[in-house]
Amino acid sequence: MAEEDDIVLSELDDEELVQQMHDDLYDGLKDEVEEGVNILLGRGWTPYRVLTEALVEGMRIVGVDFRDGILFVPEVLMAANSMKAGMIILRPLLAETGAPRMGKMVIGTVKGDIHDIGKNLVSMMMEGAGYEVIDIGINNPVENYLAAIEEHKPDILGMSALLTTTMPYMKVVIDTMKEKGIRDDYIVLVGGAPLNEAFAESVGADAYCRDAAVAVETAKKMIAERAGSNSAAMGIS
Ligand code: B1M
Repeated sequence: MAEEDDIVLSELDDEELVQQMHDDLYDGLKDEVEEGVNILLGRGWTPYRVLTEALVEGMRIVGVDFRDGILFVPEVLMAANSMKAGMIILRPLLAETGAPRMGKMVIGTVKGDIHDIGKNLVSMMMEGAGYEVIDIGINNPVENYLAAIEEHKPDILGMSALLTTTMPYMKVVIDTMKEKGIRDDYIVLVGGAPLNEAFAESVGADAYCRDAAVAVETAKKMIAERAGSNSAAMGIS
């Protein structure tokens, strides 16, 4: 701890500072992450570069260790909060400077279910990876999902459920989308502790995401595949 106190972030060169920010993010040190973001911006870094090289890369490391059972929920939430604090500084600047958008996702927890910690983590990780996220919250009936996708026209619809009693509701949403002829307009990703791949397939989702890191990877892969098949359909090589 004494060693941590001795580090003066502003005295580090860019490479050392980014490395230190990864460590601070990992340790959930919100004030230090905010300070690092402000220092890099002050040195002329673009908001997008700060986001990708300092925050997203730091959160990627957190995501890997979470997946591998080295970090646990409380630590990940602290890291996520630190990242969120950094993102609060960057978000308006990113909007101004027009960082490339990776895609858009509407996400919500299904009807009857109020668990939102996992969903919030997914939202933050997706935002950190450059996606625009519209979070419609908890306890969503099918009408909420339909209204949100109609309004926001996302690439991805994400649904979360933590209860064995609420997870079947995902099928209600997907079946309603099928009835309306809009199912194939969206990539549908589902997640939550009681789900698995077989369940996702059985309800007609495109993929099950075991965790937030997998959600980001799956989103990237599926949006790229979709862009590829759209180009092929239009005869663009
Ligand atoms: Co509840 N609860 N809970 N609970 N709760 C569980 C889920 C449970 C397994 C606990 C247990 O009994 N062992 C159990 C469910 C049993 C079952 O269904 N078979 C349970 C129960 C029974 C209940 C109540 C019914 C209890 C009661 O009132 N009698 C009640 C239900 C309320 C309701 O929803 N209607 C209830 C209430 C609550 C609290 C309110 C107290 C609280 C929620 C607070 C909140 O979310 N704001 C709570 C909590 C905290 C839990 C546990 C302990 C932790 C859940 C969590 O946040 N995990 C949970 C036990 C457990 O899971 N170990 C439990 C951490 C989070 C980071 O992981 O949500 O899995 P997770 O998200 C991951 C992945 O799943 C994935 O990525 C995330 C990040 O890596 N993911 C997605 C999740 N959503 C995704 C969406 C995507 C992609 C990936 O879309 C693209």
